[in-house]
Amino acid sequence: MKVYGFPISPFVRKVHVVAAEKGIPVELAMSNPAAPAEEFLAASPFRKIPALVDGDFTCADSTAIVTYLDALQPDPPMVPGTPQQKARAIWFEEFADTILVAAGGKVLFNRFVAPKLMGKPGDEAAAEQGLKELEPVLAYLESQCGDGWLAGGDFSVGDVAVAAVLRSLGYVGLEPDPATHPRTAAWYARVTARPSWQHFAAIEDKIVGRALA
Ligand SMILES: N[C@@H](CCC(=O)N[C@@H](CS)C(=O)NCC(=O)O)C(=O)O
Repeated sequence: MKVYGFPISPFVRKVHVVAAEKGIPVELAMSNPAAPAEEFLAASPFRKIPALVDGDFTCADSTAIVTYLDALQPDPPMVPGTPQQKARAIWFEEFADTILVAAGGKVLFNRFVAPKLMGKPGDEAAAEQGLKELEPVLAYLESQCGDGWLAGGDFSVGDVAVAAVLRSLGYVGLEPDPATHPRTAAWYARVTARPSWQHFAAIEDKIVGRALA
């Protein structure tokens, strides 16, 4: 099974961490955005990463891919628990993929992706706007972090998705700060200690290190 994408994408990271949680071997396939592979285009008609190729089955979008992985290998479930906990797992995935990404992406793109990976200047005003938007979003997250996992039961896709965006924000110095967001930082440390996380983080560090060299 292959998942196309570049690892600084939180959506790509989400899929790979979920696969590792489930013990499903997944190959990270890179696709050059300037010259995308035919196989990638067939799997992702709108050229978004991640895209999955599993034999003759293809599919794009991290949520769709996680749903596929969860159906292939239900243990451990990524949307576990009571009806309320399942709803909260999906809520946090959605929160990460839309609200947190919308704010943080402005900082990440303009201070890291554009200048460091694309060799073009970022828009600093847009980055500042992203920082402003992040404040209430991170304050909300801090209010939701307790001693356990975000959905209130077992580890879920909500934890993976939110932590995946925060790791991307680490490229612009915005990983959770214990001084300002202690509960978020403690929860994030629990996520990043998981073997599934460490497995993909090691792959990511190598690839990003090469891209920046
Ligand atoms: N909802 C999609 C979002 C995927 C997405 O926006 N990926 C970005 C990278 S983080 C992308 O491919 N951008 C390239 C483009 O929009 O052309 C998912 O969950 O997979």
